[in-house]
Amino acid sequence: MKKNNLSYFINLEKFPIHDRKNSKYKKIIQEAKKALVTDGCYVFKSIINTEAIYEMQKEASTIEDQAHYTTNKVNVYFSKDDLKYPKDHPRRFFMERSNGFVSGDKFAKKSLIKELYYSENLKNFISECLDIKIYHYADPLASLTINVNKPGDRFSWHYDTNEFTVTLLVQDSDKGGIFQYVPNIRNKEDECYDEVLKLLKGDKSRIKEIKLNEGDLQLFKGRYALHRATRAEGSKTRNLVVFTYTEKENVIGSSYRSEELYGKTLDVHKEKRVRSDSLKD
Ligand SMILES: O=C(O)CCC(=O)C(=O)O
Ligand SMILES: [Fe+2]
Repeated sequence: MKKNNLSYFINLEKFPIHDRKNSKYKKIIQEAKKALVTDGCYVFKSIINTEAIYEMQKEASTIEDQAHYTTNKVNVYFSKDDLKYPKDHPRRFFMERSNGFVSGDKFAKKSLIKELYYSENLKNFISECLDIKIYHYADPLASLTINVNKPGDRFSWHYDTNEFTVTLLVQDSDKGGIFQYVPNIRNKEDECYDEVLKLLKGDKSRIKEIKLNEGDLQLFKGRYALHRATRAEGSKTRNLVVFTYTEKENVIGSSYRSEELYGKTLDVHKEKRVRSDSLKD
């Protein structure tokens, strides 16, 4: 089978993402839409074919050591400490984060992972699930990344800059690496600091959990949901590919965040940025 064919990547029998008239397609869209409204999250279980996952796993392994690793303390906004706020405020609440990010510029020209990300069929399918027009993230570093969690790594509570995130687990850790999230803890108008503080102080009542499997594609509203992955354990590295889309065209992330996550910035980060809302990163 040709590798540039959608059927190489996707189990089209179960997920006919290219065929809008198909009744299965309509059913999947309906289910995903409902879950996204109520829960902010939906998982297309085993949507990726075994062979494709295996090849993408190999690809991820070959570039995984080019990840920018950081172990430091970050708040959920990935912003600097700000003495303007009282001590007991979410903006001043710093947590351990250790992981690596392979940035978008590290993928080979002929990358399979890149090919799947830039598939118009996939983008249109996701767009329909979300009920909005979406664009590939214009940020060359943050658009397509691999979140690398070596055993012992953990990714603390955070928001994403983009409204929606699509993740694909290409290699799971032996244990741990469980995705946890609190849907809609903030919204476009309100940071909901009180609710955020409650969570940071240990209140687990709003936390939901998902154990992803290799080949699952997850769609979630990362801009409004605080989320994290529990510590990866065992001997295998957890490699999670992150496909990023935005509601506006030409959105670029902040240079502070770029420096923090990918260890560098490009000229585009210094230019006047298009932003999608007025929330604090
Ligand atoms: O590791 C996960 O499952 C979540 C990753 C994530 O939130 C991110 O890369 O922004
Ligand atoms: Fe995230």
